[in-house]
Amino acid sequence: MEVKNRIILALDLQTIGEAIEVAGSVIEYVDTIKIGYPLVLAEGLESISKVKDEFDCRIIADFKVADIPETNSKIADLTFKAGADAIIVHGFVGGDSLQACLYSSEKYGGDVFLLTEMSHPGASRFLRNAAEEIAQMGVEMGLENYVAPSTKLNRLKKIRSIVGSNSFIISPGVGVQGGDPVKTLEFADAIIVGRSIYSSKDPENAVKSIINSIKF
Ligand code: OMP
Repeated sequence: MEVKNRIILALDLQTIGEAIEVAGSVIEYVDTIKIGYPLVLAEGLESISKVKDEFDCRIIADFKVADIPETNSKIADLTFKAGADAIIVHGFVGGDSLQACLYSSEKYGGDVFLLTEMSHPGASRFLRNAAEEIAQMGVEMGLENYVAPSTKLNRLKKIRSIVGSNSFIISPGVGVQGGDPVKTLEFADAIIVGRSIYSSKDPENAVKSIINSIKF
C-alpha cells in the first residue's frame, strides 16, 4: 500500500457537509481518509460512499470491530459493501473473530488493519499486556496491515519489530494526542491525523506544515 504524503486524514466530523468541506480542502495532499463512528453514526453508512465518490480516495473504515466471528463477518461484509477499501479490526477478541473479517476482506477485495496497542493513556492497563501477542497473532495469520500508537514510540518500535519491515503500519496519535510526525515515521509507514487538521482554522495549511515537517 502507498499512502500519499504518508498522511491519513481521520475525518471524525459529525456532518457530511463539514466532512466534505474539510476533505475537499486537503484532498490535493491526501489520498487516504479514515471514516469512523462519529461520521457514520451521525450521517449513516453511506457517508463512506459519499466521501469516496466525491474525491475518488481510499477509505479506511475505523469500526474497531470486536465481536464474535459471526457478527464480525456481518459488520465487515456491510462495511465493504458500503464502499470501504479497508477496515480496522481489534485483535484482543481472538483469531477466530479476526479470521471472520479476513474472509470478508477476501470476498470483497478489501484490506484488514489489525489494531495492536492503542494511543491513549488508558490502553496501558489492559491492551498493552496483550499487544505483542496480538501483533504476533497477526503475523501468524498472514496480516499485512497494522495500527500502532505514535504516542508510545517504544511500543510502536516493538510492534514494528514483531510484524517486520514488510508489514504496513499506520499510526494514530500525532498532534493533539502528543505524537510527533517525524519520530513516528521512523517506525510507521503512515500517520493518522484528525483534529490537528480538521479543527484547524486552515486545514490545508495544517496539512502542508505536517508535510514540510516530515520531508527529510
Ligand atoms: P486525532 O487525535 O484527532 O488526531 O485522531 C486520531 C484518530 O485515530 C481518531 O479517529 C481515533 O479514533 C483514531 N485512533 C487513535 O487515536 N488511537 C488508536 O489507538 C487507534 C485509532 C484508530 O484505530 O484509528
